[in-house]
Amino acid sequence: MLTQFIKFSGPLIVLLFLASLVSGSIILAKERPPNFIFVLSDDIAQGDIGVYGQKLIKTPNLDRMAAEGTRYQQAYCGTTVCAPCRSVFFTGLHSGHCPVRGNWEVAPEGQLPIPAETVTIAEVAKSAGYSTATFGKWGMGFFDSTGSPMKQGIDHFFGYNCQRHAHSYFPTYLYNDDKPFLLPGNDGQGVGKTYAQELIQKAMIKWLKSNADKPFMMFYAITLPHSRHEMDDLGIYKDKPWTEKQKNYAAQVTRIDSDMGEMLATLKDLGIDDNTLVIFTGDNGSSFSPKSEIGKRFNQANGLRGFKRGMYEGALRQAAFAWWPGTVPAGRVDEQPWAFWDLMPTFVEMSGAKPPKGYETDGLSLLSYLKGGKAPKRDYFYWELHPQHHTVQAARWGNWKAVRNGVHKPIEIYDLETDSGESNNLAKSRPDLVKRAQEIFTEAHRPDPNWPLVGRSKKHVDSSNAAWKVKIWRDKNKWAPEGAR
Ligand SMILES: [Ca+2]
Repeated sequence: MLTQFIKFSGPLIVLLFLASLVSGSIILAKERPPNFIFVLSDDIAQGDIGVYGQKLIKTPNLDRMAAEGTRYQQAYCGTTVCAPCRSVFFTGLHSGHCPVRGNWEVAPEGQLPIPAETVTIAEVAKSAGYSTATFGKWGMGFFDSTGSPMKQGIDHFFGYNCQRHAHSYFPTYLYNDDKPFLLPGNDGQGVGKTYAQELIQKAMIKWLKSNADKPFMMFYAITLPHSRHEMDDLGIYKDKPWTEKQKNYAAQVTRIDSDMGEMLATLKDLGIDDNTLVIFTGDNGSSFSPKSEIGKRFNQANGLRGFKRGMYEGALRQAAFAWWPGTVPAGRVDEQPWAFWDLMPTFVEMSGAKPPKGYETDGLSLLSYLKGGKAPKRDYFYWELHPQHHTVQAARWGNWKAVRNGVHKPIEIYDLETDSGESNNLAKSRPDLVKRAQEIFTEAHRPDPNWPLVGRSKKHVDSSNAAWKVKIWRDKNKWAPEGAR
């Protein structure tokens, strides 16, 4: 009887066992916290991308990403140059509070490091059991400093540590973690044989594939279309009646597009697209004036005023898409504002992390907003930036926007609802709004000896001067680190 039971029910038991395995793995997949990929394109402008109105440059993959996800019209960067913008994302602190508030060059290589005690989004990810990686351009501290990616929660790094080094697309070397390696056929002075983005993209895809079976957080800081606009293949723009710079620029944007297409296709192939939030955005809007060779040809400004290093909307507002099939609504175009420092608390909520001691953020979680809800209510957004001579500041509360181009300059007031091009300064007729802006500027700016509101600290000036000297010498001598192979 028993043998007969086993004989007949054996296949059933096997089936039940298999079914429990399948349902078990479904439960595991559901319990697994979602992956997070943050893609930051260096200097891309809203107006560069098809869905934002670009007619000449082709971006079919980004346009599809927007159609499969949500596009944001008023997504704000951390502040309007590379290092502090990355730091705002990485720390979840706005630029009046973040330890890095401007580009601060350090010799021989790297930028002002994030302090050891700062809790980064990568450390939060580690606390929740995630794998972490950064590809592309770091800019938050060299490997021998507290700001090294390897000391700030990143398991794997591949690319340029230093922003000055990243000016070349055909550099003599790059880093794999903190180990330098040589790029064949390059002298760092112009177009060579080995395109850095080719290697960086390959390393990124490889890491994705080998980390697909566990939760991961990736920061992909694509260096294109920033700086020298070096390309070895102009593709569909080769015969356009444009200047070389315009063709190179268009080819760079299209290269970002095809690399993003490969990333999203890889996530689909790996079957993890429905458990991965991908945000694509830019770090500081266009680096070109609307009247320049690039700005004019491609109509980058898109009706907004200003560009990189400024505090007007053309610098602060970024192209931005969120993509998470089945979770982030497809085809949504949203006008509500949010900012990079919101991504830290968003990630804390979606990962279920218990952040390490010392964690703080100026942001608000966007999770329900990303899923189709309303953006969180807040008092204001605040930005500052420390260029050479005077700190520039901006604030937004409701649809009011304040800009001050230096502490001794008058505060300007704009109504973004009726004047997104910031052409009609209302300061004279609205002293109440000027007063409110003044209050926000005072409250949001936390004094820091590294970042005075007037001028630059001596430490900053000396450090930057020394760093540029080394950079010029290294370029001239086609330098690569000893021991790189
Ligand atoms: Ca940039």
